[in-house]
Amino acid sequence: MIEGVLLKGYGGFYYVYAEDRVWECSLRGRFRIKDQDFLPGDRVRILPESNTKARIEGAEPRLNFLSRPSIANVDQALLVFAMTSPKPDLNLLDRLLIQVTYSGIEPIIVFTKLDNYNAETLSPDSKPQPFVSDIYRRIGYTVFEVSNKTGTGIAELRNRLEEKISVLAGPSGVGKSSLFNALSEGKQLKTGEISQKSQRGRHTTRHVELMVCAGGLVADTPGFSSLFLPKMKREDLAGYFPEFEEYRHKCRFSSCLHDKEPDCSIKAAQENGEISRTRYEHYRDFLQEVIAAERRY
Ligand SMILES: Nc1nc2c(ncn2[C@@H]2O[C@H](COP(=O)(O)OP(=O)(O)OP(=O)(O)O)[C@@H](O)[C@H]2O)c(=O)[nH]1
Ligand SMILES: [Mg+2]
Ligand SMILES: [Zn+2]
Repeated sequence: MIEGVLLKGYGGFYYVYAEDRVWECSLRGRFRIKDQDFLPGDRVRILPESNTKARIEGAEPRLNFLSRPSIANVDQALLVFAMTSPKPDLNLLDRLLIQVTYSGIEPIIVFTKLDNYNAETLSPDSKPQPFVSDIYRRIGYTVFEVSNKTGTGIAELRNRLEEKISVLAGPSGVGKSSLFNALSEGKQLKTGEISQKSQRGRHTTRHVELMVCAGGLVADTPGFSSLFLPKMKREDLAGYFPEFEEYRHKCRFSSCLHDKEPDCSIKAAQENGEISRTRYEHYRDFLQEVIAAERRY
């Protein structure tokens, strides 16, 4: 019996990465009867039946689970946004930061199209503008700025993938698939069924699967533009804004939701520039959403 990680389920088979190979696996009968759901990322035990075929005999309990995209045991999520075109949707980024933190997954922010951005800011008629990366770095998040076109920043990011299960998430057109290709340097393990090419012929990515990439496993995923916040109590939301931490216990009211209350130290920190205005605005938007969702439970 050998241990592996499920890459994807497709056409009644499961593709499992184990001992540096991809195995086409069928399910042991008792799993079929139980109608057990397997997800990419599930750690499974397989029994080889030939050089390329095996049978799934068992699965380990999941450590965590991301619902969008549906992947188990994710170590880190690469939240991918373009620096320009499309303009980064920071509301979506802030939602994603909450969602992955909630799921116990480490976020890594990746801004792509650095080449485009430099070209724009270096043109004589446009003033250089500080990019938002520093706002997120100051909060404590890991941020990369890369170009999939020139390769800037790719090697540093590649070092973060080894031995890990990573997921690329973000809006459509930001360069997730391009990033995946840049990170994997065109070196990809193939079995009969796993053809990276066929999936990459069109620009839009459809199904979710893990692929062997840079010494780890990475899932490229379809882009999306909206995301609901996870279910939580209104007083828990501020905990997902790490930069609020040093202020939140200094408000006049201990029950302060940092919205319209007087003597709110977070509002004060935002007014004097210690907390980013957009981050605070998103907090207030999200608070309304969490309150509205609470009423529906
Ligand atoms: N200049 C420049 N263009 C890029 C870069 N990365 C991606 N692109 C271009 O951006 C477009 C979209 O890239 P994709 O990789 O298909 O984007 P995606 O995020 O996978 O999009 P979906 O699969 O629809 O979610 C393509 O035309 C790419 O060539 C980059 O770093 N610099
Ligand atoms: Mg894509
Ligand atoms: Zn407050």
